[in-house]
Amino acid sequence: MKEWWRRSVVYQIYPRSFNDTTGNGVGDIQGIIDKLDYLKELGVDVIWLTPIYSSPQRDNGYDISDYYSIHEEFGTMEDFDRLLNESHDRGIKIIMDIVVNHTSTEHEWFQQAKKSKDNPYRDYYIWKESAPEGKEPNNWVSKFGGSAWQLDPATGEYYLHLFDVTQADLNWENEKVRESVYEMMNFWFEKGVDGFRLDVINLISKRQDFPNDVPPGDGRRYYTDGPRVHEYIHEMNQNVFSKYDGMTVGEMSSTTIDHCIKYTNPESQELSMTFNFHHLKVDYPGGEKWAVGDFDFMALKDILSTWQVEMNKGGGWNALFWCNHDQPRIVTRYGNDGEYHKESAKMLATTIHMMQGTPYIYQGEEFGMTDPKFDDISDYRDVETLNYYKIMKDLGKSNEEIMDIIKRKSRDNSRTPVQWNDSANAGFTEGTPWLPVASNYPEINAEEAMKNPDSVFYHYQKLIALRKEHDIITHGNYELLLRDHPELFVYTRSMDDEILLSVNNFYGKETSAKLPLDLNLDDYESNILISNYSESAAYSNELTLRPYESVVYHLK
Ligand code: TEU
Repeated sequence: MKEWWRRSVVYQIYPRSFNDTTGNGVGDIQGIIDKLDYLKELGVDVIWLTPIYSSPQRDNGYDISDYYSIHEEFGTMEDFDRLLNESHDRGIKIIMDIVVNHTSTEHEWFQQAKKSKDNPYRDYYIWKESAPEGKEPNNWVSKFGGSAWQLDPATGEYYLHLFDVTQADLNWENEKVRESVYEMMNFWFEKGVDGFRLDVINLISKRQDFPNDVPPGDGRRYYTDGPRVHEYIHEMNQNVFSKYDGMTVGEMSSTTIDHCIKYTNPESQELSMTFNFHHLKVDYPGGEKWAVGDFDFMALKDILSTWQVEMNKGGGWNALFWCNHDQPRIVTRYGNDGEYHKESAKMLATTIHMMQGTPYIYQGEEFGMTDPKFDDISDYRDVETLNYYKIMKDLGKSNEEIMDIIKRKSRDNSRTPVQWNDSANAGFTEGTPWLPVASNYPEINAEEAMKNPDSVFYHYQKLIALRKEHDIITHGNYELLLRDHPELFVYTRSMDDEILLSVNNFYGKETSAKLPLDLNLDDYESNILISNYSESAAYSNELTLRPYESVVYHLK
């Protein structure tokens, strides 16, 4: 297959926390331009920019008030145009994050809509009368806590908000909404961007009878991968994506493999690839995000493997990732951010980068940034975290109990400023950072990593380079081995006579295994493509792995 994005590696930038050049404590577009050479050195092909449009920043830009202008803290449209040119000059593409499930309530459409029931923009959003008992129209719950409905006192109706109360859901049943969205997307493509990351795009079609859910259901079954979602995304494709050689990645909340195959199989003409989150819920005890528990390694292997195999079978395409701006740092979460920091960060990187799909690296992941482990609620900024804190306080939970969970689960874990060097504020800003810097920046920072040939940074650099050299990494068939091994994640990729064997120890102790591969070693030449210890054992049918050791063998 020829699409460029199947062979690419994407780097996610959360501009607010990336690099501040004005001293206001908030990262900016110039800050990104200044680091393009660093990204070139890393070797990534594409930058995904989280939303930089005008926004009251209640949800750090996922609450857009104007799709056609740049949020002033980040810079101007001229800055953006420069970023686009400078990136393209270095052979790096840029995809924009676009949020079209909802807009900020400060968006002009909503400002109009709330004026009166007969305003021409009223129908851009989802309005309902109260239920007979004077209650919310139904029992759907906002992803950020509380009811998903907010009463507008002036008109006496409720509007739907699946996220924050300032993020009103757009009414996709309204053709004018769809046309406005496609027009806006075309504007950005015409400007020269290379594609989109589409925020919670599988939530845009709601069941139109808006049924009450049966508790503990929160309503998601009535709007997740909803009745007309494929029709809308196909229409979007025909009106926008099909006209350009871009890439699109849909963020799919609580989705299924069957839907993701449909979204990404080229025959459906919808999207290039999808993110799903099932592999990042194996540390949710009883399915609950706001609870602390060990991660379930067997479930992790199972989920990732099922998605590898089934998406391939169905002609779909996965986005591969451990980290983003909503998730705690992976090295703290499924790795070890103490004694085996470097080994486990590299092992996790290898595990995901050797799979089939397009890998994503989230800023700072490439040199092993960790969770900051802030104990005090005053160190947190995220709307979801602050809502949760308040809800738990109101329920009478102790501060200690709440902070214990927040420390492990808050989205701010990944949002602390990028640790560039060991100077004040990790070199992120000359002012006061909008969110504190993690205290381990003197040891863990980009400059330090670049000085050390054995660093996590160079491991990522190598993984990216390997993908360019070996087609098997993009196309090879995936197979899980040793499904029941309690410590090792072992899989092969195969293509014609070639085999890649990826062996990864997820624990801090030595472990060994006999491989179920029936290979006559006399027929094969074996190389180690990449490993995370200086001397890893040559391939044999029985392997012993040191703590967090990870080795990829190339057999052909
Ligand atoms: O996130 C969607 C989403 O459902 C999450 O990953 C969300 O953070 C999680 O459910 C909270 O527990 C996207 C964006 O990535 C996120 O930053 C936005 O806040 C959200 O949409 C709303 O636009």
